[in-house]
Amino acid sequence: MSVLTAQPVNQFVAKDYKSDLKPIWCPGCGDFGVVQAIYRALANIGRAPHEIAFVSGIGCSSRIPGYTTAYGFNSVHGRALPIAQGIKLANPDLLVLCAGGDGDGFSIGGGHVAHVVRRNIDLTYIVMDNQIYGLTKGQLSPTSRRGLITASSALGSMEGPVNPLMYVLGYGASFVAQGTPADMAGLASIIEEAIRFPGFAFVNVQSPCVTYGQEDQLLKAQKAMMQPLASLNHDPANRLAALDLAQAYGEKLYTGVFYRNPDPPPTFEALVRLRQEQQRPLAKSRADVLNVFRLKTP
Ligand SMILES: Cc1ncc(C[n+]2csc(CCOP(=O)(O)OP(=O)(O)O)c2C)c(N)n1
Ligand code: SF4
Ligand SMILES: [Mg+2]
Repeated sequence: MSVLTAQPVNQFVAKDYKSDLKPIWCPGCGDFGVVQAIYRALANIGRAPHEIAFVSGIGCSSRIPGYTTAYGFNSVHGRALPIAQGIKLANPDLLVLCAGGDGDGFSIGGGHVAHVVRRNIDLTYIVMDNQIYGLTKGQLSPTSRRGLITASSALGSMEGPVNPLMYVLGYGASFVAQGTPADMAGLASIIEEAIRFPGFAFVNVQSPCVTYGQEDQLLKAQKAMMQPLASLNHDPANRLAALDLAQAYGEKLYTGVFYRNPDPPPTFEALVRLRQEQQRPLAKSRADVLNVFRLKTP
């Protein structure tokens, strides 16, 4: 390759994003695979750790920013998204990642999802969906299936699950995908694509809880169930087809990109910057003041 066509060399490798903190997840927890996939995706993107802000809520999965070398904020249960939005607005040059659990994102924090989606703030939201409250020892979560027996539902859940994919698609998200640590390489490339997407990107990760989760959610079972969307010839630009496939959440394990808007709306932070440029002081001089109030010069 000639000097003129040479591409800049990416100076980062996966281990540059790995912090010295040793994860305290249970051995075999799916979240180990998720953080590995994030390291790989970030290495492929090549932004320096100090250019990345990683925000989470509270839960086992929400420990994830601490295991990276990015700026991390393990915040308040259910409040990761508003904090991540504030960071992105304050410094749009940062690469902002947001992560947490199904409880964090779709129970206590569920009200925030609609607003980050409709604003289209350029951040990537990774939900480790284990269909249980892991940290608090195995209570029902909003994505738990009907009939599930847990620490808080001795006779089985009487509620149907929230479908995270339909939830964000329904509010108009421009990038919606699903992955599993059972396919680490696939998950890393989904996360990379989500980060590169210019706008809000949602990745639902079927990350098994080996301590309180269900047998059929463990990595071995997932490997047998997985169906990459690419193998179905799904066109990710087709939103209606994406909605149709997303309905199978809980029954089928589709992986890959459900929807990628080929013509995404402008990001909120770009619009804010534009508005700031359009604004000017109402009056710069005494003559301006008189003009504004339609007064005649004395
Ligand atoms: C305001 C508030 N309410 C409740 C809790 C207790 N709490 C901590 S984590 C959690 C749920 C965790 O489940 P999830 O978000 O799915 O994460 P996981 O542990 O499964 O990764 C709850 C209810 C809290 N910390 N703060
Ligand atoms: S309780 Fe479940 S989610 Fe939490 S660390 Fe253990 S296996 Fe993972
Ligand atoms: Mg959970």
